[in-house]
Amino acid sequence: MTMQEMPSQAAYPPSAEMSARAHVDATGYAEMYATSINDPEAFWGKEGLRLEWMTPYTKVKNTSFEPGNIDIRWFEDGTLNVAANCIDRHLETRGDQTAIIWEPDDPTKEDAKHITYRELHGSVCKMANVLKDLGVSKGDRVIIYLPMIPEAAYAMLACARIGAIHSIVFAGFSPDALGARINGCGAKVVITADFAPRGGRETPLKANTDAALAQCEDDVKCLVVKRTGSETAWTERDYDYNALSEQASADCTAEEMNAEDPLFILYTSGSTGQPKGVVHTTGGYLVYASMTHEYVFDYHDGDIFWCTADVGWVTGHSYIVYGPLANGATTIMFEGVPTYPDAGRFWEVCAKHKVNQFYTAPTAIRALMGAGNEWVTKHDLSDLRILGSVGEPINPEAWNWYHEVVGQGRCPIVDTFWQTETGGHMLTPLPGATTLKPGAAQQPFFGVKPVVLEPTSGEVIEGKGIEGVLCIGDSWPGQMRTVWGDHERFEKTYFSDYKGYYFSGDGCRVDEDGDFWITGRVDDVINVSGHRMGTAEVESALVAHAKVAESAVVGYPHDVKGQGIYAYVTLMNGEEPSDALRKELEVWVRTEIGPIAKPDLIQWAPGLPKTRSGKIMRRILRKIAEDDFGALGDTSTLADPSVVDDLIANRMNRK
Ligand code: 6R9
Repeated sequence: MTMQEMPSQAAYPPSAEMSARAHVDATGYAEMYATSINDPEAFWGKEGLRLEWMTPYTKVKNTSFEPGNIDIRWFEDGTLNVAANCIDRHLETRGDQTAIIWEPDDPTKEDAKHITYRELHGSVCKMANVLKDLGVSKGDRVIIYLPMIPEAAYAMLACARIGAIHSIVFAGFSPDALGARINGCGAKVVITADFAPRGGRETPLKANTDAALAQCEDDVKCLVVKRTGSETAWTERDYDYNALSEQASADCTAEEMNAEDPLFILYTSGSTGQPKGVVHTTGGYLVYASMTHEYVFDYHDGDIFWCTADVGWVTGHSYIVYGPLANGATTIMFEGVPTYPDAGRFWEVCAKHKVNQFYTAPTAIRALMGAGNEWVTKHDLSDLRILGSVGEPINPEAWNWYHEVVGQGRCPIVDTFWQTETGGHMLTPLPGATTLKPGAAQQPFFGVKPVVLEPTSGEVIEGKGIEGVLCIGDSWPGQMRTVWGDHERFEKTYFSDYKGYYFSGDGCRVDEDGDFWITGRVDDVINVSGHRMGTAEVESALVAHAKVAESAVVGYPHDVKGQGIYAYVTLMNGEEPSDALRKELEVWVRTEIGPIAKPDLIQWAPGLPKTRSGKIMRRILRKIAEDDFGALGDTSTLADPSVVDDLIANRMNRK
């Protein structure tokens, strides 16, 4: 039985105590949701006031999902600055409050750092001035390729302060992937560090950046933050952040930005082609990040909030930096991994900093579940109030463990469904309002209008007990505005399969109570440990190897990662399969894209199942990878049905 077929009998209503203290209870949610859908102008007009505007907006929503005219604007005549909203406006009331608690990779070697809002202000202004001195101004792009250190947040906020557009590249990405992104957005500066410690190992970020910059224009500058102090090569384009920031002024005026000026670009995988640069803008994004952070995590003043993501992913943008800081929260930035130095690391940090809201991914929960309960129970987790999950569907077994062992049956779990493209949560329970069902993303957030369509006809399916593809019927403030440099691709990817709707790429089911269950991607995107990977990207990396003629990549169920990467590889004529070559291809993909793209299984395929018109029949490849070839369906349209027998006989995943 797959997770989606599980009967949904278990249900956990909010406790009376939780409903009483939460921002909304069930009635409150229903009322607010209705207003948000019936009168978005009034609803968001009011919510926009959670920010401080330099020029107040008079227009709230001006959005179109019309084919040929996809145009999304929120608060379009207002001006503001994101850094001023995340820092300056808190100085008077909470200047000495901790804004960021930084927790290092190795707690036996270094202590946590507590950075107050006032200190954050100084560091961000210094970084902003350093960037200005390097010639960065409003509208310029800056690539951030850093470990999870406070400087990553300084860099984001420094860009926001001067109106530069940041694009973070996860420190696990390879030089090639980094180079493509530097060129893709035409960055003026790359901010990196000497090394990135993680899980006791060190990634040579500076050396990677040098390799990436070899593919870029000569005038791209490199600002280097000292993290470990180990030696690195130094070139003419390098600037020493530590030395420069020491001399820089701790004052820097926040640039007045239009609500629709871009705040950041974040590259994400799609079903076709190279990763696309998702563009988020200033006003709507921050309103949405702030509001979702407050309501979904039932955040109250004084709470200690921990999102374990990396700032290289959208979750880190919205729920480590922008949402929490906009709300004046204390947010934790964690450099390490869940299992280093031991499997108790998450819970030790929760206990040490008295964490109230804890937000992580199902893959981490599954990995820790296997390590044994004593790693959790030996720590005092009595301050935990809310638990969150993000990145992929959470299986009921992991949900139950999270609920019982980590949350001691006391903490609601918010299973938040959203995407890089959506800026913030889309479907999610609310702690004081929702009767939780393990594995369900449940209800739309305020202003979100989910619509379920029949995948082939595109017709709307109404009611309960239905299944189809998940679309959104109208714009919300956190929505991406365009694909960087390619508005046509934006329209084609999200608005052309189903006209008049934003298409998420996910399937969903609505149960008899009207709760939403995400059933996974319906396109060629796989979700490995909560990270998106386009099968096309892995395929093009594989065929770039001299010995590979052709390849097809699919996802298959993986106990810890959710989905694993399964690659079928056809070698060039005369090349012989071997374990050594398999290893070589694994290393190859790691270097081309990064460790997260490394195939878990590689099957040598003398041929791939193709239709007579030459289309690879992925449905068949998926079934074989799932070890479920009893139900291959119709293979009569294949040009050569016999290849299927060979693939089945030599399949790599046997349950
Ligand atoms: C935030 C983030 C987006 C894709 C999305 C979906 C999957 C995310 C989920 C979930 C089921 C959840 N996804 N959260 N599926 N339940 N709670 O993860 O963004 O990296 O862009 O991935 O992740 O398939 O389409 P991103």
